[in-house]
Amino acid sequence: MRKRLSIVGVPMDLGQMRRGVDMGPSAMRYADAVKRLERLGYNVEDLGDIDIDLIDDDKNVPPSLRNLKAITKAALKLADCVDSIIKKDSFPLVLGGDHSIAIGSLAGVAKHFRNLGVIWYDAHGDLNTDETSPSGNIHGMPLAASLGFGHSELTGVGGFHPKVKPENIVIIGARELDQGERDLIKEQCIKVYTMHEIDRLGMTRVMEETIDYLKHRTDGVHLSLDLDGLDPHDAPGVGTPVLGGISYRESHLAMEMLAESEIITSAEFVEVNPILDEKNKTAEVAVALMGSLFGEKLL
Ligand code: HAR
Ligand code: MN
Ligand code: MN
Ligand code: MN
Repeated sequence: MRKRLSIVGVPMDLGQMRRGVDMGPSAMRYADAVKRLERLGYNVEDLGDIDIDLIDDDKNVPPSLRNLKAITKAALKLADCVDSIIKKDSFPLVLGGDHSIAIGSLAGVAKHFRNLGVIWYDAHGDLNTDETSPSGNIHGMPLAASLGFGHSELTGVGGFHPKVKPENIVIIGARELDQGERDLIKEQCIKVYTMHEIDRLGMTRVMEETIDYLKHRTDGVHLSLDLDGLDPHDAPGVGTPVLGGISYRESHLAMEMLAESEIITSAEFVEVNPILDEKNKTAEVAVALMGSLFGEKLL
């Protein structure tokens, strides 16, 4: 029997200030995501996109939580969608959209696992709350919200929290953390491989340790891959690029090792912004990494 895979797009750009990231799902489809995964033997269905509201005009929402209403609404819809994908025994593959959508992905996934693991592949921690965020951009908050920190509308998506325990998270690629995020990482003892560790240990060891760590303590692992985790030379089409990132080759290696480990039970690829991109390069990189994650091999 062929494995089933369900793609859902989330054309969300309200979690940050740069328009265009809502076209990420189209760009990854244009880069032939479906065909690439079908070639690997998967039975792929594309469910299309989740509906997203317009920019909040609710004057009661503070600037520390920009577009809270629309983002929460989308998260609820996405959570339902992901939930129904898992119920029909298919693998949820979510295409973003800015990283605020992870609140919905994780809400949908989390009720199916007693000990969900999360790999957060990102230049950023996304561990801000409305109290620590320097920007008020909710795409800098989804991991905190999934841990139960932050505004109750974000932490309460799905009707329960936390979606993930701090000891079940591994952050890979971090190189820009705000003070509040550093404090939370220390307080909650979250495992982080910053660029320092990746340089020092090499990606092979980082992934071996990550897989070993999560394998023994979790019953499923969600991969949340922010394209800005990669170096901007390899993935230029992102809203918040940070120099000195993970290379294209290292990222392939990471995905190949995850494929071999068979620990990944859901995934999302986010922050692809075609307006800032060079000829759809970043979407193509995202789709190539999907290939490796789902078992593509040269020989
Ligand atoms: N930490 C900063 C903030 O909270 C920047 C966050 C940028 N986030 C993303 N997602 N692109 O990782 O605003
Ligand atoms: Mn992110
Ligand atoms: Mn990021
Ligand atoms: Mn961004």
